[in-house]
Amino acid sequence: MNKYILLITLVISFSVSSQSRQVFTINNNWEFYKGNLEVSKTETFLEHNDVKWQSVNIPHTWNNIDTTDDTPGYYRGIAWYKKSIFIESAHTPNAKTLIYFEGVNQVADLYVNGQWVGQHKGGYTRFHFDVTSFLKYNQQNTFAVKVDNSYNEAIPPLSADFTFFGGIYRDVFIMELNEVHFSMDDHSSSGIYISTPEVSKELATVEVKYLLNNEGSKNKTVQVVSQIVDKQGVVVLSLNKKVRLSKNEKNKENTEVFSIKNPQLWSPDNPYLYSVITQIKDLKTGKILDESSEPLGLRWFKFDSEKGFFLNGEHLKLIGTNRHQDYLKKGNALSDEMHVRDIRLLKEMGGNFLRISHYPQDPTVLEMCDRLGILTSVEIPIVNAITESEAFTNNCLAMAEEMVKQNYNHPSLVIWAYMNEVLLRLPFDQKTEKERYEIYAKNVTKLASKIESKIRSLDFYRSTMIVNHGAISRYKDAGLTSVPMILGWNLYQGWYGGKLSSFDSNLDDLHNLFPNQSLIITEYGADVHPRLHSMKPERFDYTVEYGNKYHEHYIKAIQSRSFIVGANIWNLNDFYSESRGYALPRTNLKGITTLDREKKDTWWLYKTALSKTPVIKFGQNQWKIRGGVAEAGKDFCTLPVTVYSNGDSVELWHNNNVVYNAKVVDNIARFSIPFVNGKNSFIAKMKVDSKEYIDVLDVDFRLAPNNFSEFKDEFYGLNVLLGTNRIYEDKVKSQVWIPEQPYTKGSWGYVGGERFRPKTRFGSLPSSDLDIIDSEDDPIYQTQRVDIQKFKLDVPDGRYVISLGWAELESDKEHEKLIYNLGDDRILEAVTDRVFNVLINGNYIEKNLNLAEQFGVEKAVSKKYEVLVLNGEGITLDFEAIKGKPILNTFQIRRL
Ligand code: GCB
Ligand code: CA
Repeated sequence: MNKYILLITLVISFSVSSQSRQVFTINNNWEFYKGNLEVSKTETFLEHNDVKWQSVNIPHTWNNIDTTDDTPGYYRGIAWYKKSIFIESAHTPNAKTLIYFEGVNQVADLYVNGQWVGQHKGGYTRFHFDVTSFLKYNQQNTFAVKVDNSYNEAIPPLSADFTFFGGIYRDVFIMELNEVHFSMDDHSSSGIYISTPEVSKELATVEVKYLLNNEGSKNKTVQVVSQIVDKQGVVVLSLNKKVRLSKNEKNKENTEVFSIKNPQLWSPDNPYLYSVITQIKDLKTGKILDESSEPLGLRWFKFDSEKGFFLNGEHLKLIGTNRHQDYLKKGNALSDEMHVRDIRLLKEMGGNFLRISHYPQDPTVLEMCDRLGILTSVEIPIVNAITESEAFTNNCLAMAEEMVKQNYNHPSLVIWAYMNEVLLRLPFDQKTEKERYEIYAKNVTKLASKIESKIRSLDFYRSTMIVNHGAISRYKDAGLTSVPMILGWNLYQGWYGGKLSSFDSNLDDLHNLFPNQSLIITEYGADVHPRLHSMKPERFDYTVEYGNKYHEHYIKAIQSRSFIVGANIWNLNDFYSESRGYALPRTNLKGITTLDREKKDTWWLYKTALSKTPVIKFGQNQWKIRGGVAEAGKDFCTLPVTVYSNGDSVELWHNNNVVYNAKVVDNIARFSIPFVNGKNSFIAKMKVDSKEYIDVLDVDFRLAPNNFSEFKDEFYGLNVLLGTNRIYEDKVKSQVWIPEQPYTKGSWGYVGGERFRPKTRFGSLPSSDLDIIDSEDDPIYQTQRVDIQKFKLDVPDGRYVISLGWAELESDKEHEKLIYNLGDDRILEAVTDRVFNVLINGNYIEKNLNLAEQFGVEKAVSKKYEVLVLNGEGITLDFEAIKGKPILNTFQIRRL
């Protein structure tokens, strides 16, 4: 009965036997063609010169450029990849050759030597084909993959707030296997499933289930050795078994059970990993026929609807982010190292939780979470809506099964999820077609129940989750909330609508409504363009300061409620979303890092709040060129400076001579500092356990005159944004745009008019979200003053160049519908019929200016005019309406 053979710790080495499986990438030198080809052509396409193939490497997407240009839309259709590979004769008789894809978006058809091999649907899970019978060994073989990322009503996601980059965007491997091997046939999993039905400090039970294939034509008995190896490579336990396999037998199942005494536990602070090494050996020769190594982390966990999450018996508040798999100009075609970098960014921030949204990602992501100690949730991409068809249901179920089986062994993974805001966009009006809606809602719930039971049947140990948006009753009424074990909520109070404080009441309401279910705030966030600032931040202004305010509020509300199991910031990184206009076109800016992973303030806020070691860091630390108007009679401008710190108080040195002190409240020390023209250098200091920690910041401050005649410094010029409180830092031109002010004598500013505030279903907003054509700096054109009468400056005599900037923001142009949150019901502005004249000091510089007609809507227009100012006349711009109301977006003046 003693089937556990306990080996005394023994170091073994795993030499790669030439007999064992061989796995290598074939990423380089593919040829690519964007467009469809007749399959008959592809059979011999190597000889075809009429098609222009382009040489590419994998990871590859064909959308990295067309999603970032000024034109809406991106290529969603068919493209072909081909590659000729010399395949050596098999190293053993009856060996198998597989081609293995980590991810192709979204439908892939494989052809080998002109013959169709198979198809895979779904852009985010792994798959493989056995190509043995299609190959010519010791010869060149042509592999061709037809990839299609067009809309497919049977494959989720149907719609979502992210770009569906097409291509073979993750690694491709060739795998050479002996005729006897661990089965890949169970949804392209490793064929090895590790579970830990019981773990405690004293004892861990580990079940290793493996699936064996004998694809030879003879019956065969092999020996399977399973070992648990610790971090140092020492074998802790080893079991072995003779297994008899019939000829052509597939997926023969076996299970070994190990008991580990006094196990090393896995946790975020100590992500201790064992490995499970499994080998198939030839009974006679002892040769290794196949081998595998899987991660093993020993931990137990519990979700409690009142008290939160417990890991290894200890409470752990789960705080972290979501993550999208794309990067600046690369689309989703990222190398493994870039995925690794992201998970490190989260760990470095102090995060212990990652919602891998909205789809399974590259295998390196979960590998890194195992290694770094980050708990995770993974989901299949059923986003926004479903199709009520059998085909859709089947694809969902297949994806769920692939997800679970391919990722089963990761100790970091604790939640399987499968729907995101599926009742966000109803396919019809809920009120007018009540009955139809009820059917739809029922079908959504029916689908959810099917996926739920599928997942539960595949994994007994983990929890399940559905993610909903703030329209709570929709999900409850549809019965959807009673399907999963955990409820995820994406809450954006204070962004898409409402006040920040309604977030708090929402949390309490949710707990009252669902007292027995664990609640996770699966998303919350605010769009931030790191170059935009405001001293009067407001919802939808995209400024750093509003984003900070939002997160400062949310983090407190989340931390102070024990029934909130965890929360995931939306998002770790800014990401591409083709249908968005916004401050940076085609991009969702809710990341706490940018598309190229520049850390925003919010990243530092969380790092400060979550770190167990001392952190001190200037807020607004990316903001190096600042500006403001001198206070009356003064030669400085007082502005706030914030320092993130987890100490008690912070000492701030300004230009090496003035010292300020402030207490740290909620991880922030706040100061008011008189900025002087030119260089302002800061040192922030704090003491923790008598050790000093510092951060430094240099700001180049451009002081604008309040009263020109009192201004001590030389007046170099001024860049003004109209119709806004926003400040924009232009790093390329090294200049700062400051907000408008009304004209007063001796000073500068506008006369008359009002701010343009587009009306949307989210209320009247502080800026337009149009994608400005022909500008790298969209935000400066996205605000304007409407019905402006004058712009006046009492500048000293001299020669000046003035630039005026416009973009017509009102139109009835049928905008590409933002299928996502901002949406269909956007209230379009009236047809624009705007004609006006502009005069400088009485001379017409623009006559009958009609921006929409002459340049088009949402197009950046900028014009320069030279002006000679004499006799103290100053500068006066007059705007004369001919039709409609005159506008001005930007005003710039430079002294020559
Ligand atoms: C959501 C969605 C996510 C969006 C996000 C947003 O609720 O789940 O995909 O990107 O809101 O930024 O609007
Ligand atoms: Ca990879």
